[in-house]
Amino acid sequence: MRLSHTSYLHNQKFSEAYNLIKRSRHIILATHESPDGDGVASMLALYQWLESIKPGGALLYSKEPIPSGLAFLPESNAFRDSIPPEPFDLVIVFDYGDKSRLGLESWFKANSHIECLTFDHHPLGRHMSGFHLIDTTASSTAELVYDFFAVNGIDFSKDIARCLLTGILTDTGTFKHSNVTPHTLRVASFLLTKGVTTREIVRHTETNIRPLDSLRVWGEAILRTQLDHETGLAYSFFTANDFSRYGIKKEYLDGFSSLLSAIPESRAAVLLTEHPEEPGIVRGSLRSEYHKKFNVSETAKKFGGGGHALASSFRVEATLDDVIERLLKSSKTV
Ligand SMILES: [Mn+2]
Repeated sequence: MRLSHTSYLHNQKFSEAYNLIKRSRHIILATHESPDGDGVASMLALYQWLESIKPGGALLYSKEPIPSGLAFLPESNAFRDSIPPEPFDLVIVFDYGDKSRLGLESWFKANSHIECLTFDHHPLGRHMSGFHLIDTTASSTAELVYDFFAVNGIDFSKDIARCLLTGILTDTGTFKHSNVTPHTLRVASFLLTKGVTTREIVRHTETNIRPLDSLRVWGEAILRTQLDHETGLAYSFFTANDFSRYGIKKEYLDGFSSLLSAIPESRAAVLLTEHPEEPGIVRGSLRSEYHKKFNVSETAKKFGGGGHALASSFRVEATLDDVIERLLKSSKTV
């Protein structure tokens, strides 16, 4: 089967990116903080191709550990949590939407001469300067990485196909979200011809497969959930003390705000957390559903965050009470 491609980006953009990569010798790959399935899998797909054309030339960077549910991906143990002082000539950044989410401000300041290539499907406006492969119509960054391979006629392995399908499945909620297009399904269909299956991926990535400790934490989060009838906002929270009290690991909380956003009475949902290692900071994870017509990225922006219309996040210096009060006030006008 031939690789198909219908991205609205010009083919020339993809071949220019290809040439940029080809002429670079030492390359860093990075994604946003709290790395997710799409960012990690997109990085791993490109990394494996780079290893095949210039072995040892690329470095996978993530300051934070990648989620344990992604450990099945090939080369997932190749991630490094620091950037060595080598003479890199290209940094490729994936799926981040906003440069502040890369957590690399000081590194970029010290290495401003290094070229930067972005692969992303988040809205434009807050990306790194440099070369952009940004397609906001793509379901996932992984879909865009597939387009990059397709346009440049790069054949790829079953392992790479496994990574790309993982990115697509995790960012589309296993083809349930509104970002699925005919092209998404064509790409997925091609990836299946490489011998990967959705079952083998979903077994690791589906968020309803959770350790018992994680379910107990969800139980507590559900008990605390408030639904503001005026705004339709459902919210729950964990304080820094709760993290030690309930033995909360960050990954336990993945998917919780999606659960709340599915409540029929809610228009949007947010999980607020104070992390013990970040005193004075509140993080918010926002979700809504297509038919509820609530753009959570507008809400996230008011707290210095961002993301997609149905999935966004923020990180703000404030108290939990203040954030809740501001959330309820600002949601009235959405
Ligand atoms: Mn993504």
